[in-house]
Amino acid sequence: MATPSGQLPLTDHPADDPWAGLSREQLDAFWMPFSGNRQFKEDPRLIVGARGCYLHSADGRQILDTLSGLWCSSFGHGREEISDAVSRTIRELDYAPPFQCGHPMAFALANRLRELTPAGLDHVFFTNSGSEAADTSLKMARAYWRLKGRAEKTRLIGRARGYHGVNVGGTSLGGIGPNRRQFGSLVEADHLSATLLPENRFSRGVPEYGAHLAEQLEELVALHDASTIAALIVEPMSGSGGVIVPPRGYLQRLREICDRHDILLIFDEVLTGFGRTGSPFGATLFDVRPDIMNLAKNLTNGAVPMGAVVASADIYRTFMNHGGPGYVPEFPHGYTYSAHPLACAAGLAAMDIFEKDRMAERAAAMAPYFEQQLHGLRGLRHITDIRNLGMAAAIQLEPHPGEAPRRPWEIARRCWDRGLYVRFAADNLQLGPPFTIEREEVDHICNVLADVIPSVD
Ligand code: PXG
Repeated sequence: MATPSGQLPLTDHPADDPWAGLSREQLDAFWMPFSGNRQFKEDPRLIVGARGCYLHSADGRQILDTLSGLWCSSFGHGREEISDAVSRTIRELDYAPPFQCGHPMAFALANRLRELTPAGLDHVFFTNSGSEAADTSLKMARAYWRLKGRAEKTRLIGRARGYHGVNVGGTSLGGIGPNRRQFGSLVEADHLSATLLPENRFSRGVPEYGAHLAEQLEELVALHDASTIAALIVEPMSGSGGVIVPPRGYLQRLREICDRHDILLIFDEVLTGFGRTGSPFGATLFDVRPDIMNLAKNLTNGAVPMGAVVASADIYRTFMNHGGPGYVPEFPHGYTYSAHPLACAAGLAAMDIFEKDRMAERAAAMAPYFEQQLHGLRGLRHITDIRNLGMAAAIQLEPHPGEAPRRPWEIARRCWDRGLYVRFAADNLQLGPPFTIEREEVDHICNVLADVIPSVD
């Protein structure tokens, strides 16, 4: 029963109550995101705590978190530096209006991100999520060309199997079929092909073959004319689409073609940002500088929602030189919670951890072992491909005839029962453990997967 304040008496539930004291009716009130609500509410998987690499389930178990939450708590759960900073801040400054006002932590975090991101990416626009970062970056790109006197440059290009969140722009530019189908056409968009090629099956790290796929951008230029194209948005490495690592040279070629035709290149680094590939950013690993870089997730280690769009000096200057009176917003865009004090406090503490604990180096140091152990699963029933980069990997599964997502789902469910949280997508399993994971825990993940994967129909 809910109390008069609306609070559920969760603290009273015994540690081994899988329903955490919730009734069926109470479960029904929450329409869960990206979830099979009907199945979940029959068999809930409730999490009541998180520390290090583990989630604590309501039925009293420690569940090894193989996805850093949703790729966002990569420095380990429950970091006290972050919770202390957030609790200090909420007592001092619960909120500050971000329009025509500011608070010092927002500027401090922007400067921190300017230092951490590749040279030339210098101006930080804060959002509250990766989805908002995607739509912000697309609007920024279109406004940029309009301010440059090239208002006809409006067309946006994404990539098949790309994921840029769920807002209108990101949904349209994304390329995961089931995420788009229900909604019809939202924003007009073209898509390059995904770089998932049969020639690259069981590649370790960056695959050698496939850079030619970048030439598809030239084909779109030939079709539409560069004078109509504003921007290309891609993840340096596709995450939700199934950890698709770009072939050697592919991103460089995209950069060259964008330069040749005045097309802005947006890197969605929401998932790759802050160490996932073993380098601070995809841009640093592949040595390709985008015009705009989107960030979220690890920016606060997942503790408080926050996203950011980091723009080049040229883009920022173009807005600042727009010629109107100085008090008029140059970019009529922003959120009530842009640069929220709690998010900034969490972000500053997370960036301290990222630097002091050398998180990107830590990911890079564990990556070869993670790769070796995962590729040890090759040959098991159902597995058609294993791909990895840094501390990210996907296991591709032969689809169940007539019910493609069934195998990944069933494997993930059985893993949960065995104390492993594993992310499943339509035809693959995805792994992105915290960078603080130890070798024995990597072994444990692989042992459980080796048991469970062949055990499903
Ligand atoms: N861009 C990228 C590259 C992402 O990975 C978003 C944008 C959207 O961020 P928000 O904060 O609006 O969710 C993401 C999010 C998965 C998974 O299992 C990945 C994400 C979200 C949920 C699940 O791969 N990435």
